[in-house]
Amino acid sequence: MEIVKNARIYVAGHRGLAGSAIWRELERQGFNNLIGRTRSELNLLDSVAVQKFFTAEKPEYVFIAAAKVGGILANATQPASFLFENLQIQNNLIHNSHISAVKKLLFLGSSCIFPKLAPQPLKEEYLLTGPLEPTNECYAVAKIAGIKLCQAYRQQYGSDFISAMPTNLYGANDNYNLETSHVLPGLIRKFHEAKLSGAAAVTCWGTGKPLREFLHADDLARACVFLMKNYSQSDFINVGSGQEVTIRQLAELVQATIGFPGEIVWDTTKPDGTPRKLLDTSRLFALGWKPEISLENGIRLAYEDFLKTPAK
Ligand code: GFB
Repeated sequence: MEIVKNARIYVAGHRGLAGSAIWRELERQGFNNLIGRTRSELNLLDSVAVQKFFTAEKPEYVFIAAAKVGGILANATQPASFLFENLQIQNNLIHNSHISAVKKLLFLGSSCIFPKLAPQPLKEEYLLTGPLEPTNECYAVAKIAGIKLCQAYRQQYGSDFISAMPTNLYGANDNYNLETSHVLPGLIRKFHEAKLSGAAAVTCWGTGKPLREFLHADDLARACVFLMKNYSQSDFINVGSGQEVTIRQLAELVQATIGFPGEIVWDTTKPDGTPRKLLDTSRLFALGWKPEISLENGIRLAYEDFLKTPAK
C-alpha cells in the first residue's frame, strides 16, 4: 500500500519511547502531515475529548503507541491502573478510528501477552494457550483485548486494523525512573550514578537468570512503518530482534559500556518475572524486514540519550 507523503498520520503517544521513534521514522521517510498531541493537550482516557479530536483532525492513518507502560515493579504494584487505563486508551482510539473511517490503524501490544510457560521462541499462535505471568497479567489482558478489538472491527466492519507485538524495547525517550522503569534504562541510571558517586556495588533485581530479548525503538519504528505499508491481516505479528541475553549478561554489558569498576549484587527479594520471553519473528522476517541495531551499539546509543535527559 502506497501512503502519500501528505497523508494525515496520527501517532498516539508521540512523546514516548515507541511513539517518538515512529514519529522520527515517518519524518525521515518524508511524511509531512504528522499529528501528535501531548497528554495535556488530549487526555486519551476521556472518550468525549478523543471523539472531538478525531472529528476535528480526521486522521487517515493511526499508530497506537500510547499506553500506560512500566517495568516489572510498576506492573506488579499498580495492576488496576495498568488494566483500566490501557483498556480505556485503546478503546477510545480504536473505536473512534472506526467511527471516523480511518484508512488503516496499527495497534502496538507487548510480548507479555504470551503464556508464562509457552514454548520458545514464541510463535503468534501460542496466544491464549496457557496462564499468563502474574507480575504483568493485567497489562497483558489489556493488550490481548486490544488485539481482539482490532480483529473484531476487521471482522464486523472490514476495518484495516492490524496489531504488532514488540519484544522488550529500549532507546531514546525511555523512562529512567528507578521504581517504574524497565530493566535496561534502570540499569543505565544505576551504573551511571554508581560510577559518579564512586559506589562499591550496584544492586540489580532478582537472580539475574531470566532471559530477555531486546529491540531498539528505532528498529521497532522501522518495522511499524513497514507493516503499515505492507501488512493487512487479522493475525497480529511479532517484532523481535533475536538478541537474547540473561539479565546478568545485560547488567555486565551496561556496566562495561558505562565503565563502572565495582561489583554487581543481586537483590533476590525482587521478582524475576517470566523466565524467558523470546519472540519468533520468522513471519515478519519472511515479509522482508530485519533489525539493524545490535544490542551493544543500542546500549551505547541509549546511554548517550540518558546523558542528554534531564534528571527526574
Ligand atoms: O524490564 P523489566 O522491568 O520487566 O525486568 P519484564 C526484566 C528483568 O530484569 C526482571 C530484572 O527479571 C527484573 O527483576 N531487573 C534487574 C530489573 N534489575 C532491574 C532493575 O533495576 N529494574 C528493573 N525494572 N528490572 C515487563 C512487563 O516485564 O516487560 C511489562 O512488566 C512489559 O508488562 C515489558 O511487557 C516489556 O521484562 O519482566
